[in-house]
Amino acid sequence: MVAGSDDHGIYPVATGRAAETVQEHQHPQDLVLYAGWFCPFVHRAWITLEEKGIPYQYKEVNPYKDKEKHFLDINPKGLVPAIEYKGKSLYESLILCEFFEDAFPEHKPHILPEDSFDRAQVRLWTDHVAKQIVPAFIRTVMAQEPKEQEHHLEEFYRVLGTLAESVRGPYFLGEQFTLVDIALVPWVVRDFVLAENRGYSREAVGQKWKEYAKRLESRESVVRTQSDKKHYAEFYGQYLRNEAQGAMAKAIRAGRPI
Ligand SMILES: N[C@@H](CCC(=O)N[C@@H](CS)C(=O)NCC(=O)O)C(=O)O
Repeated sequence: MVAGSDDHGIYPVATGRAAETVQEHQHPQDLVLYAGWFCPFVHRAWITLEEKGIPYQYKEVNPYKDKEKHFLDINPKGLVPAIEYKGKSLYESLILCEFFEDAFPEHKPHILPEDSFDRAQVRLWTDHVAKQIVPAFIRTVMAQEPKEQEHHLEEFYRVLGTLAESVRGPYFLGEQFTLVDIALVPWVVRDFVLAENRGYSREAVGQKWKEYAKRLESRESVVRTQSDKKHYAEFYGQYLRNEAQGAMAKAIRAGRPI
């Protein structure tokens, strides 16, 4: 057990800039975000709330431990992120991001473009992030044998490269920071785990990727929701040893969608 962590190896609270943001969001609000500071899926929903300046109350949950009845009533899957809003509940990170866009139309910036074709493009590439990039990242982290690690890293490079080629710049769709960027950036922030343990480098994907990744991680809403690197590293320890027992790790081992 790491000093300062609870018995599930997860540091109990957000740190760094994220801790300040959590502090600013303790007052009761109509919208309650059930969050884990460490979770990349939570990060998507949290960034969207910060981008839009939607009032919310942040509640820290360790979903591996605190499967309390109230939390399970909100999300029967027992996963973060989840929200409570005016007596109703909702979960699944990408669904939440779209919900914030739909339910708070006066809160800008919009994360979906107005043009129908561009909107469809955003959904198409968000799907690429969810079904190709995120699983390839996790498989590379969890792989134990060098050959297997190499294979998954190659696949990770391939699916990143495909996306990078379509980046219009400065963000995926151009000037507008959209759901594609939000869906992806939590794994950009965490890619040091692959760099330090699996031989990944942004340069190997290409200059365009490197610049885009830098721009994403420098976005204010991303910086404001970021915890200290050492605590992310601690969280990924169990994945790097292939010891994680959460729903995501089990889904990856079983080849199921996450
Ligand atoms: N598909 C879900 C994934 C959420 C998820 O896997 N959250 C993890 C934390 S990063 C969790 O709550 N795990 C608890 C468990 O596996 O029991 C989403 O996009 O929101």
